[in-house]
Amino acid sequence: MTVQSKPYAEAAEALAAPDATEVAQLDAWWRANNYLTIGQIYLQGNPLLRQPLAAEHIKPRLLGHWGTSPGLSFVYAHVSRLIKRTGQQAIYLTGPGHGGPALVAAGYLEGTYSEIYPQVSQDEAGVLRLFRQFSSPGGIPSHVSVTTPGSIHEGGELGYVLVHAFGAVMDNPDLLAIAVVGDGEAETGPLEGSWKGVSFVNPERDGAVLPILHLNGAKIAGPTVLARKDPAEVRSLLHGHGYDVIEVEGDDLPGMHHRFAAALAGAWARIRAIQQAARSGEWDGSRPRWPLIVLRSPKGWTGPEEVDGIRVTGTWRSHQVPLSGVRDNPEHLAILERWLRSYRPEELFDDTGAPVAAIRALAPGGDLRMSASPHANGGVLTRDLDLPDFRDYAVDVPRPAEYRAESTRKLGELMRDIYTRNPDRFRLFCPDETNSNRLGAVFEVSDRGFMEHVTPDDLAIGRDGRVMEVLSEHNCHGWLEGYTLTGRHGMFATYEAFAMVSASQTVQHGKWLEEARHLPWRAKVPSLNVLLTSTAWRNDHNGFSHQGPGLIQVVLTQRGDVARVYLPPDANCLLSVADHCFRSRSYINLIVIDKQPQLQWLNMEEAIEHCARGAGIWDWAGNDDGASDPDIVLACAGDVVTMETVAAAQILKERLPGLRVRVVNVVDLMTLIRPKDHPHGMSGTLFTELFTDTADVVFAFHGYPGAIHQLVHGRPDADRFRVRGFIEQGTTTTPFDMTVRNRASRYHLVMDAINNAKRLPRGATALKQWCEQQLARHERYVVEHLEDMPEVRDWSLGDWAQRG
Ligand SMILES: Cc1ncc(C[n+]2csc(CCOP(=O)(O)OP(=O)(O)O)c2C)c(N)n1
Repeated sequence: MTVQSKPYAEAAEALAAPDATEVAQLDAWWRANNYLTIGQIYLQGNPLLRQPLAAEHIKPRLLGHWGTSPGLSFVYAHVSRLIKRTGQQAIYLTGPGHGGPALVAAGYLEGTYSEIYPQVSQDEAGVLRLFRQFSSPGGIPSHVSVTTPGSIHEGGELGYVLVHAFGAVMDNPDLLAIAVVGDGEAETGPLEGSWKGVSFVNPERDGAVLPILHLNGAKIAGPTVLARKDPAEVRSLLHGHGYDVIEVEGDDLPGMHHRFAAALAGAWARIRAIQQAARSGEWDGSRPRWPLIVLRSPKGWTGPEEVDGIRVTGTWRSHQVPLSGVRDNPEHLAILERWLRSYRPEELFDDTGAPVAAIRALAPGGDLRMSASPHANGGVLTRDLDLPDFRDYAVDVPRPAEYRAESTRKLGELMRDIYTRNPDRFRLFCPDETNSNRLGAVFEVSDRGFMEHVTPDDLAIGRDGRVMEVLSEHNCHGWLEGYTLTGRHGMFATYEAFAMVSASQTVQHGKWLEEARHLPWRAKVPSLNVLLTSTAWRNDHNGFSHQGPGLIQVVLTQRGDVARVYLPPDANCLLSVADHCFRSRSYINLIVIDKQPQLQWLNMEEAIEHCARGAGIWDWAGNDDGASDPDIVLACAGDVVTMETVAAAQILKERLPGLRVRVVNVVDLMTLIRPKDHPHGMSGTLFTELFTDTADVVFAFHGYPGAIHQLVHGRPDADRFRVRGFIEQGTTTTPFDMTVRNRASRYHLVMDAINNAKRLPRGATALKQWCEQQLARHERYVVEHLEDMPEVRDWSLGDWAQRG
């Protein structure tokens, strides 16, 4: 595209050439930040060095990361100047989140830290508190964590800085996300895949990401690939991803200030020019070449050059705490003191200990401070979705198990209309499976967003699209995280098995939400909604790779209660659950349901009631007639296993009518947990009402059986739960064979019921034999006919399907 850069040229020109006063101011701010960074790592007394440094001023445990920090604060200072001069809204994401002290120091120098945490005041006592709390018990973590104002990115698990940045700017036209990428981080798979974000950002309606690849040369214990590559290769790699590469290199001062100011001004001018062209109709629609800065500065810049005769600055040795044993080693103590005094703290803090006016003056005002940006506390910007009435999408279910539907299609229709009603704050993220997952109705109103070349063969693809399809679970997940953390709503829909690709992101996001709950100043953000479809049980055509219900287990194991797991058994339940999830805040909602045609059980009214309770007795499926003491409880959670359970109950009713069977279906898995352990946990009374205190329970579960044992732990006589679930049996086979291989078929459930019922009417042994015969018949039948037995394939409740 041709870029008209005129309107910004003037501002950029001034930005590019800071005068001596500005450079002095930038440098003072940077020195102050470096001083506060080192103070956080080392000091527990004498915070402003108003006395000679002594061993007792040094913390007993030295924890933190120095190496990345000066680079991070150098960039921060320059971006602050840019903001102050241009009014640009920006947030700052640090890939190497272990540079936490630099970002905490930045928030402190901008005043935000003291506004949020008044005890960390703008005086000597406040500086001391700032130092003592860092990486200390009862204090704050060492990373750019939830407690750090201005952060939406913890950066503890490396690799996600760009995905968060790109998610943050989608439908956020005025926002610039500065994303510092560590060169070690750049070796991770997720980061390598995330450069492609640029192929999805539309300058007309999205903001911009400015990646700053920080080639400080080393990671924890060795060199980085990109830092040791021929610079020409790095340039062509990034150019190949679609970026306009701007390079800054060195450690000379003030030279680096001048060169970086010019680079940043050039990058910003280009971004604004691209946006202005796109927004004023002067755009041919081609993908812009967005700027990217490569910053080559030494790791541990401005730190001690050598310690004990060994080089530190510019090497991996500066990664964490370059001087160890400071309390016991007078030479190290002296180096530390010289190092701290090299920043001339007496010029940086006034008599009271507050940052001097010249330093405070670098900070932009109010919300423009990156540490105070409302975009980084997205809950304050969140507007609820305008949701259509989900009842309008109901499947007509006059009787249970009569009608088959692809349940997720209904969700697609609901999302189609959510798109229409919320053109600026809802997106579906999916790794190339929107149609496959039967969510294709969204394409009636939105294309897939794509900024690369589109050909006539492409369907529903274009630059204005807002369905985000990229074949990277990491990108999809991370974009949605960035999108929700900045206050917008969405869903990540994925094949169940491949949700494990991004499981670690789910875990990390869960930790973030969990910690955020304890910070009153962090407003709640829209939930991370994850649809797990194309599930383990119905990947019969895809071989033994497409089955993996592990994400359920992963989130169950997490501390806290931000995770919810819903297993709607049919379309109406799915609609009710989805509506609930789209309204919720600050949760991780897993919704698990398959996309294949499946029997429908409940009409909309029943579905709403069932989902509101989270679990309930399906009287019509059992025959205990409301008795308090059924002989056996057949419980189920998950669509396929629900069908097997209802079918098993029907077999028992027909062939062993003297046995009193109760069927319980669970939609909200967390209801099984004790209420003291999870807010959704059902009361002890309700639990007894559903499962009794004594009857054995045969529980057919969608996921790994261990999950149910984990959930009912502590409930009355939890040992009576016999759980059938996915036990890692899969291949290319028929749908019913999947249940047989995993020993969760209706015939297995019937035999389990007989084996565990406290009271057995006559005929039980014969029924077990019949089940064995059916299983044997199944084995022969599928091999011979290549499909399931007709009585299974076409099974329905028939005359048994009477409600109430
Ligand atoms: C996914 C992941 N793997 C490993 C680590 C452990 N780790 C912490 S810092 C670091 C090196 C980071 O190097 P780089 O990204 O270049 O950051 P910088 O040099 O700026 O500190 C590693 C490997 C991690 N945090 N995340």
